[in-house]
Amino acid sequence: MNTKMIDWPTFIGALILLLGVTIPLIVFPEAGQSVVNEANEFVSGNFGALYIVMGLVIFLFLVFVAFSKNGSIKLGDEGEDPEFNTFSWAAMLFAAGIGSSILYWAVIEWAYYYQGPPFGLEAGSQEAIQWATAYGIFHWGPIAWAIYTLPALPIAYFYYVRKKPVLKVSEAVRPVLGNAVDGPLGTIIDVLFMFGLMGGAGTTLALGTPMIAEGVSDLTGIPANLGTQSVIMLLCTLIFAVSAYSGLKRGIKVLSDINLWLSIFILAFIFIFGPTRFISETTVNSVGILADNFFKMATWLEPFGNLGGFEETLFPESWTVFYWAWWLVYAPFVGLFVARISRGRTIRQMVLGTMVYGTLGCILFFGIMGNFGLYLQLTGTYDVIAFLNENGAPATIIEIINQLPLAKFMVLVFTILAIIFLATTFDSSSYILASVVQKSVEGEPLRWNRLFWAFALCLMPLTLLYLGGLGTLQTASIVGGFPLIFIMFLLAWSFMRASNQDIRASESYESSTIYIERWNKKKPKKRKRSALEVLEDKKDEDDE
Ligand code: NM2
Repeated sequence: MNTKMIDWPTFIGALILLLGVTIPLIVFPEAGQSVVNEANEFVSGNFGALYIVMGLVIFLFLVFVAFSKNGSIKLGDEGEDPEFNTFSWAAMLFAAGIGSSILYWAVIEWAYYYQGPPFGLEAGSQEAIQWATAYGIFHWGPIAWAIYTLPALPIAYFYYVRKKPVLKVSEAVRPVLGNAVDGPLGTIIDVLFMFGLMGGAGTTLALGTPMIAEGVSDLTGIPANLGTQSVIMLLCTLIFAVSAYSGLKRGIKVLSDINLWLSIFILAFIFIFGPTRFISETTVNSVGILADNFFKMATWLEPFGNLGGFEETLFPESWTVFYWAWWLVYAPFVGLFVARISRGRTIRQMVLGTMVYGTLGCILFFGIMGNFGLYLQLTGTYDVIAFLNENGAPATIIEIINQLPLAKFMVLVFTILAIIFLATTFDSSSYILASVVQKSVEGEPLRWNRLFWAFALCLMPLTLLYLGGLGTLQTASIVGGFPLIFIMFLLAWSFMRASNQDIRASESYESSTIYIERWNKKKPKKRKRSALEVLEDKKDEDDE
């Protein structure tokens, strides 16, 4: 086992932080829970505006970068082709950044907005329903994908343009923080990011496992209890551990391709055999609502709360701020991963690719799956809302899929897809966690290291599943991700600083070449002289 490559302070630091949060939750579940909940209310209540501004600023910044000079920089050598074709690239991007949560929320998110609409609208009203179809794609739309893309900029830049073989967040802020990143500050940055990711992944598991368990239970009759859930968690871990162990090209890429084909199949099936016209019209309509109200939604914070007789909804805190925080804890990981797979693309292709393909993918899921559920509700075929309020989301999601033709077969496909979606997020997470705790990564991180993080990712959620603290871990991680807001700012600054420096250097190099060319043209009869001679002559002239 090769241990010399490991960056031990980061490795141990991340483990200590994880155990330091989890063990107290295991020993003092109630006290732990109330501390975490208070911290959550404090952060999302008081810093909601900060999250909202962060989202909007990152979005505007990336649009600016994509169309600036810096956007034309190629990640890799002149003339080099992209390492992965665009289909596999988009598949891996989507499969890594999006987990089983999309199957969960795409099917059911509208039902929450239907009952608890934004802007003080009346629950179940026509307006509430219109917004319900648009808010899901807003929370999974361009701002969200911009949050994902930002860290990829400096990381990819240093990896492929300046050719530093380190895949670390701390390395990407070196232009701003200087050599301080070699010390404890760098370790803290990496550990914070790892902690956020482990918690964000905990949230994904917390949502995904009960839904998969309901699917299995629907198909086999086995009750969806804790035992079933833990077997499912272990099974998923096994799948993603094998995939992470097999590496990027044989494991992660293969699983991502399957993931994409299966998604296309299930979406096409619902679209064709479901209410095709309703789905098309409602989706187009909701994209329009989103485009029309983009800035309104991106800044809505319900500032009056209960003042002046308004009724407070807490919608921004519980949805938009929560979502931005959740995308944020995943962002450095997705950034590292997107950077790793983007060799041979330009910055512009990478930025626009993530934002456009990512958003389009989410629109398809929400438009097709969500509007299918809404259709059942509006036509009275099936009362989703009543079932949801009685039985909870996981069971409702499986019931909605059960309303399709070939119901059992579709539940089977849906459940398998959920497992693969979960696995493709977790295999790339383990791969990245392993890269971050290594001093350098030439090719791929060490195998035992990838395997270690695959199991570490699942061990804590598994323990907490039994103790009922999964929700607390999820909240803790999202609160713990708060410092990442400032790290995001450093990442943007580092990228601009480094790429502007390099652009300036190459421009002054170019202008000196142009000078020499002109000089040679002026005296055509003379033998072509080297740049050095030209400069020496010029120096002599100046001396005289
Ligand atoms: N995000 C995309 O389970 C998942 O889908 C992981 C969740 C941040 C809301 C990512």
